[in-house]
Amino acid sequence: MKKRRHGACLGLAILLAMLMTSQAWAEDGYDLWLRYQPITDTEALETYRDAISGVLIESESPTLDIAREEISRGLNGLLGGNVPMLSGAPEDGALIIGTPQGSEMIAELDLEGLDQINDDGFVIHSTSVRGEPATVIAANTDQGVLYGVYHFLRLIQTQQPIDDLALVQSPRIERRVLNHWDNLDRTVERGYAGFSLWEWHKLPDYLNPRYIDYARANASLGINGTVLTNVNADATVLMPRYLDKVKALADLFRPYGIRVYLTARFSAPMEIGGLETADPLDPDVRAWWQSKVDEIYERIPDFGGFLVKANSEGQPGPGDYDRSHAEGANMLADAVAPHDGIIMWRAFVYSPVADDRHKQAYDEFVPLDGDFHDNVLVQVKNGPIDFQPREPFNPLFGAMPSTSLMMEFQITKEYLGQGTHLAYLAPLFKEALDADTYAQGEGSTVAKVIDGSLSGDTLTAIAGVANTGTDRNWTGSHFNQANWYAYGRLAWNHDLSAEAIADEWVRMTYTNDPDFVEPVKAMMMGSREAVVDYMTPLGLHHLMGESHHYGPAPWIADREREDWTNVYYHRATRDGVGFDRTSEGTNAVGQYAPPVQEMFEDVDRTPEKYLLWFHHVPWDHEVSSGRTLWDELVYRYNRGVEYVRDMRDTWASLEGMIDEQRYRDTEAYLEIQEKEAIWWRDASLSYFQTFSGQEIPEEYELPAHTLEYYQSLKFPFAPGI
Ligand code: GCV
Repeated sequence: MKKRRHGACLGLAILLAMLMTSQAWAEDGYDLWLRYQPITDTEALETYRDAISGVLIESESPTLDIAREEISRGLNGLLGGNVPMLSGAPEDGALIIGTPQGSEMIAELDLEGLDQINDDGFVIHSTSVRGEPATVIAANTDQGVLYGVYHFLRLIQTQQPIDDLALVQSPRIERRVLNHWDNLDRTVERGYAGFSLWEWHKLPDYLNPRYIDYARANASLGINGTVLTNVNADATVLMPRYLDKVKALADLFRPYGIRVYLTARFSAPMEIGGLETADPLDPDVRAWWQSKVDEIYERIPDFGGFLVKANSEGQPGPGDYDRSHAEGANMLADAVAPHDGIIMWRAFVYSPVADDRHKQAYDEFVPLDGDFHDNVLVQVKNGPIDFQPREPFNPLFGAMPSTSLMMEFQITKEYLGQGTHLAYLAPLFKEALDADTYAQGEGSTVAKVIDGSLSGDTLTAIAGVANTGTDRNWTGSHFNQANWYAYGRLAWNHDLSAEAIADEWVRMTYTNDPDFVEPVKAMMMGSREAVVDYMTPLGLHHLMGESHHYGPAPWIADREREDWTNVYYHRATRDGVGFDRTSEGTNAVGQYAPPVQEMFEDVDRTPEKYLLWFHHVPWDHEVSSGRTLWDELVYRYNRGVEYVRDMRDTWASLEGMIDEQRYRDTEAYLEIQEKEAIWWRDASLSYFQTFSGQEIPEEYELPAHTLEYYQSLKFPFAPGI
């Protein structure tokens, strides 16, 4: 008897443990923004239930099957089940989904907006179909339908009204791509979320189900391309047995509208082709690439093309043969052109010899404007140096009117706190997209350069360096998911505001409860600025640890290249700090159109956020707050730390409003962030103090350690190298 009771208790305990585990499993972040949890607001739930009696999709295709599965999964999750798939005549409240080609009912409707949208666009209308009130999600392609389905689900996930819809949407940019810096050994350069998602060793025979969830997440945002491999490329991926693996992924991703691209190592003809040269003008080299490309397209007919990092940070390129970037890019472009492929040629170059790294991409690429073939895009990082917490916009935007330029953002936070810090990047992305180049007068924003509206480019693209990995939550931290989300939403529509995107993301990822949504949104909105404050305020840049880029190290002075040191960038002396890029200095300002140039040239007109990027300023220079530069630096470093403390308080006040695991994860990460923000502040101020010779004003905390202590810290095992 006793024994039996013990057994029963054990059974109960196991059941409880299972329930707890399954609860934790359900909320470990794996589902991203596609959680489809039942709506808890009963009034809203009733309204949606009344509005949707069932779903009617008249035809079938691999993409429509995904749309069917997703809408069913989404609606049944959100509305608590019982949403039938209908067939035959429409009924009151039917959700009718499809294209005019595949659905007679939709063809009959002559829906407004269908003639205005592009292949990826969709319309959603509240209307009546054969006399019955209905909602219609329609597009000209099955892909557009799938995007419409995700949008409709988003409306319900964020609890928007759906009774009077008249939506017409098309993405502004044609190719919306993720760049994975994933190596074939599954390490990820600048990856802070575990290993690469691509299980090369098991492909093509084993297809991890996670690939499908990756595709769903991207499709839900409209991301339609993925470059599988690192720009620091390995030619091995171009060998037949790897191409079979790539084909397996391409086949899986195709119905989600995602094309696969690869990075091309420029010296591949030598490394895997047995040639003695990779000279782009050599006929054998050209023939080798042509046959390699044909081999790829035989397997993957919709292969997107190549992304190339050439003659940059040790990568081979056309420069090795005295050929230009255009000659290198065009050779590859000619090889993929018969298959409608494209080349994304990176402008991230900086030779060791110039006076200012800021100027180098411009100097190398602007003379080539007009020389690139039509299927080449030049891929330009948002700023002129390298994904710093803040950079002015890259002067290449607006300086190559006869070349298709695409944007490269970094979603992974190499320089913004890596895996742990909460830094919502939409404000950074928006700052770059909204920057006015003045290339064709006021209003010539970077966004207009890359969406083709400024120069009439028809080939348009945007790339984000992915932050995904094998961590259960995909991105290393729950809040890093917001950056993947924000990138995708802005790639679709760069007019969306950072706040609107945060609002959607918080509602979909956590809850619609305004008591949670509002404070979390507010916390996210200032979070990137806080990182700028505690790492590189007032236009300082490139102050991080050597190679791994983890933590502060403004003192780095001894490296094989001057522009790999940090003193090169801040130029602190007893007199002042900052990089003089005016006409008196390196004249990097000369690369911008006159109105921008004049602004950056003048220390009083340069926005303070870029002050030390463009000017070398005395320590006692008065800034707009009335403080001296030194005092302002101290103030901003402290403001950054305070912001993190406020985020911790805000988060603590939300305990109990969301699931335990995601709450605790973020709680712990914010604690790490506070420690590291203090470390950045104290190490940086201790160092700059040796030049300013000034005290930290009394009202602020003093560094807990000596400068020597901070300088002694080493991190040989920091992730992401
Ligand atoms: C892929 C920075 C990063 C490198 C990266 C490089 C690039 O320098 O630190 O890891 O290499 O940018 O964008 O090519």
